[in-house]
Order: sequence, then structure tokens, then C-alpha cells
Amino acid sequence: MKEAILAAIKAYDTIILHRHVRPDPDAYGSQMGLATIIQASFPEKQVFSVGNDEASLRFLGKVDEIADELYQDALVIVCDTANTARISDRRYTAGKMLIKIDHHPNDEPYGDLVWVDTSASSCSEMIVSFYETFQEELTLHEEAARLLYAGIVGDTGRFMYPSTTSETFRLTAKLVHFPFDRPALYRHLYEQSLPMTRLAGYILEHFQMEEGGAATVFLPEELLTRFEVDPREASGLVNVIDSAVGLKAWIMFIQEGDVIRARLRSKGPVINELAKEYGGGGHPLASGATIHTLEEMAEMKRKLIAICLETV
Ligand SMILES: [Mn+2]
Repeated sequence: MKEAILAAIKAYDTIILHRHVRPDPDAYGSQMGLATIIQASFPEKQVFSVGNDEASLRFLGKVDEIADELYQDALVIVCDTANTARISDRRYTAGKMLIKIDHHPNDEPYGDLVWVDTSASSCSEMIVSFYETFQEELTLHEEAARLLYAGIVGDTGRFMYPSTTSETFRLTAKLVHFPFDRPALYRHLYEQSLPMTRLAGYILEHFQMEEGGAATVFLPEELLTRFEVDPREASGLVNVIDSAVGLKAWIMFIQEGDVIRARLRSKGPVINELAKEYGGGGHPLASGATIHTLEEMAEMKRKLIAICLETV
């Protein structure tokens, strides 16, 4: 599959990279990291990274704004995005050829070429592996190294999550050869605004510990307004309670307009099946869903408790 992807990259003069909505460092890192590698390796090609601009990730790179016409003869590569509904910038179908590169379960294998590796910690790790396979032909500079490092750090929780393998470390070692400013990168990745810091305090004080090591917390809209944190940002606080003794799995419910976003996390019990029951999905230990009523919220909480009680 890697050979076929490289052949496609070589065959097209215009290459447009997409990633998912609500981007995280791996979405930006894999998209812009691959874009930077392609551009450095084939300077004559036009390479673009598109999608909604995320202010908190601007330190990683700038999103390109491009005309529709550029898609006409373009290769489109989508990074880090399991399903088409989550692809940022709906023009992804407008190219000549579509490639999916991802590390989430391949529930929706879209595109002409699909390269999915669920054993990879991150899509950024896959991009480093892609580079390594063809390092005679491809060029990786400091900037691509910084982007891919950020993606791997983001998705592995600074190399803490079980998705971190010896392969993750081996490939990451290639990146740290470059002299980019790692402390500055970590500062950018983990700095938190004062409103978010105060809201973290609220969550720590108010989350409910249930039977079996399940926990939940609900952030209604008026609370978020009072703390001056928008619902999308609040999702970033899902892990603040993760060091509580006895905690196994938890859900942070965040009201966003007419819907309630459920952010599920776990230290063992598989919770993505629960997310799927509500039209969501994700990793076994980190997933999300969108629900609509307080009744659904209560029901989801009961199911989480049951899952935790079943898992010793
Ligand atoms: Mn990812």
C-alpha cells in the first residue's frame, strides 16, 4: 500500500491534504507533516493543507485557502480521519484520486487507496514510517519533524497511553535528531488559558464517582458561559480527573446548543461500543458521541456503570 501511495504522490502535480474537523495535534501534525515532506521531496509540486482553522493549533502551521479549480487534477489525501462525515472541507471528493491514511478502526474504508494501521499510535507515526520506507527518495526536514513529533506526543498523551509501542519510540527517535525546540513545543501543546484552568477546578470538584469506578460530570451551557469557555474547548479537559484513585472509565457531558457531546475515556473497560450505540465512535479507550436529552445522558451513565462493574 505504501508503494501505491508513493506512486500516486509522484503521479500528481497538485496534492491537497485534508484532516478531520475539531482538529487535534495529530490531525494537524500528520496532514502538515506529510505536506511538508512531499513539498521538500518534490519542490515542483503544488502541495496544500486545507480545513477549518484552529486558533489553538496555529503554532503548528497555517491552513491554506485554495480555489475550487485546484481540485480538478489533484490528488487528495485525508489524514487521521476514520469516516467521511468528519473530513474537514467538503471538497475532498472533488479531486481525481482520494487516499485515506489513518490509524482509527477502519469502519468506513473510503477512497481509491486505503492505508489503515490501527497498531500505530497516531497518524503522524504512520507518516514517519512512510518516510522511513522511502527515505532514499523522500526528504524530511526539521519542520516536518516538529509537526510529526507534535502529532505523536498529542495522540500518545506524551508517550503515556498503551498505544505507545517500541515502534513509536523507534520512529520518534528519528524526529528528535532534529534540533527543533521541544520545550517550546510542549509549552504550546499544554498551555491552558485562565478560564480553562478555572473550569478544570470546577470539574475536579464536581465530578461524580459512581459504583465500579465509573465517573461522570455534566457541563451545562450556562456554566460554560459563566466560566467563559466554549463547549469545544471544554472537551480538552476530559482527562483532568484521570488520576483519581479507583477511576476506571468516565464521561464528560458538554452541552453545546441543542446537543450534548459525550466524551468517553477509560483506563481499561472498552467504551467505544457504548459510543457507537449513540451514533459515535472512536478508540476502545477514548471515544465520543452526541446525544440529545438528559434522559439519554442518564441512560448512558447507567450503561457506563454496568460496563465498569463487568470489567474487573
Ligand atoms: Mn490521530
